[in-house]
Amino acid sequence: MAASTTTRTDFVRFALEQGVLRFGQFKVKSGRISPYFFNAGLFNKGVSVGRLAKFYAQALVDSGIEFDMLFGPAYKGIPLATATAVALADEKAMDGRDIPFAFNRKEAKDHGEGGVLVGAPLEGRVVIIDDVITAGTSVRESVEIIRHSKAKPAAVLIALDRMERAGADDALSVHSAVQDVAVTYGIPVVSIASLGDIMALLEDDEQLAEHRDAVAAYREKYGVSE
Ligand code: OMP
Repeated sequence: MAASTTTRTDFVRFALEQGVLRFGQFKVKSGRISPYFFNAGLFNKGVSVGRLAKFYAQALVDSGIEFDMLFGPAYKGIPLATATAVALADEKAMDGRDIPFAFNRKEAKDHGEGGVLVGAPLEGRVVIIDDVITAGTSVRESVEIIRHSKAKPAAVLIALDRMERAGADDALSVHSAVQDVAVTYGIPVVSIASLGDIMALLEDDEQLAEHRDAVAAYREKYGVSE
């Protein structure tokens, strides 16, 4: 599930401008050498985080998914959930709804207010917000936290779907990590953009032509279809 084509292309361009999306050779969590990397931590200024949050908010609204609140897994999900809640307040389609959000601590606190959760109480249908899903570790932890609170995971909202088959080179799964998350937890994964949108931009923009072959080859080897 993804946003409209223009929004997706705009987002890929925005990520490029901000240096968040880079081409080259990067060792990723799976051990693969990827010809591109998406480092959401580089959305690190007010204006860029504000724009990023608008993309998340728009993708969530466009998905038509019904939800009551947001959850941002520590650490990267924390500013994402916070900023997206702010951006949602400006979305016409939200009709003035004020969306609560929460996040977890990595270390449980044993004094003061205690516990691992910060923010609004976890209740109702909860959207998990993250940057990319590689192994699905942070989604799994989030689903456990949400279910433990008797709330219901409603969807996962991510910035980029790398559309990669999971597993070792000699035992590649037919599914991507994103598809696995959707099947395992029975919830949709909404992404602002995907590898398909990066490829489309590479095809379209002569200035980026030098990266086409490497990204296409990587997609051929590890990619799942849309
Ligand atoms: P999971 O929470 O296990 O799915 O891991 C997500 C991690 O993937 C991120 O925290 C990054 O370290 C990493 N990552 C990116 O952020 N961007 C990419 O383009 C690729 C990766 C990756 O290592 O696969």
